[in-house]
Amino acid sequence: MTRVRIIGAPTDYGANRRGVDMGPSAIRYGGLADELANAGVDVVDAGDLPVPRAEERDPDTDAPAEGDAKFLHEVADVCRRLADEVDGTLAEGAVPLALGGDHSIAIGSLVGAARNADVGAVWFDAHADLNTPSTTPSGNVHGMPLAAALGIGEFADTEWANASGLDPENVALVGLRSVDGAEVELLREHGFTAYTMSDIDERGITDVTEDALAAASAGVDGVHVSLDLDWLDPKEAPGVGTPVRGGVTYREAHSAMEIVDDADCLRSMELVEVNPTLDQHNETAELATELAASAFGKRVI
Ligand code: B3U
Ligand code: MN
Ligand code: MN
Repeated sequence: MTRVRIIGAPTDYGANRRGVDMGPSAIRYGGLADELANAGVDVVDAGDLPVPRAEERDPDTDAPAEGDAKFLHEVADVCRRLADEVDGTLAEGAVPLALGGDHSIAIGSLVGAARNADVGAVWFDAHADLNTPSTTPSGNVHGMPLAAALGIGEFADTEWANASGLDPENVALVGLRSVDGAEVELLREHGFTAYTMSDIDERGITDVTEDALAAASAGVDGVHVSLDLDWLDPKEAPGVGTPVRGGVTYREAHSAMEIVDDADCLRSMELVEVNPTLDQHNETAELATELAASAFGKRVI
């Protein structure tokens, strides 16, 4: 029986809008433990990492090393602790499921997942999350976690530079539709596997997701699946801070998560960017729980 350990990381340091720190509560309230239990999974909830409120902290963007990355020290502190939790969960033989919080927590998930193994990643997201402190248009670290975990640009001088051992060849991005200029160059230069919404339109979600998982899992021990809820169309998932029209549908999202389960290479997962203050009747949080259940094996019959 698959064992899943839920780890809440209630941050909003990396987001452009407040409120995403309530994501873990909303996702739990949305029925995560029951959904996973119905999927036949043995679930343990490890609670939330303690995260100081942003108001108590200084965004600290003046220091030259930080460039325009707001709250980078705070993000680093949470990610160190999350990495330990993720690694400890894997050592116990369970699959870590991190709940954001904003997408900056992915740095911790990836570093933890890679501490004792070679990993790949599939990034289900409208955005590429490959900005750095000098290319970011917003200063928000949720637009940078992949660059940080890969040690790209200024991140080459940080503790993360070699921590994940992640190779861009084992990183597949799925559903792109809002990518900044510098990110486009990185996607072209570094050998990432990148699928835009046009690819999904042309080839279908099944083929694209199968190819993404094949690229991410080639030659490594397992795959980290990062699910940013803004991957879905805002009609399906209104409770996110940076909605982008033209995302995947409810059915495509479930289909992709079922393919994740079929591929049998899932090492760790996270659900990020659920913002209950922007949601309608907690539907985005509930959707996140359903999608996790599909990824962990829930089927109708
Ligand atoms: N690429 C933009 C916007 C963005 C990235 N991730 C989210 N929004 N959620 C940025 O600010 O880096
Ligand atoms: Mn993201
Ligand atoms: Mn996104």
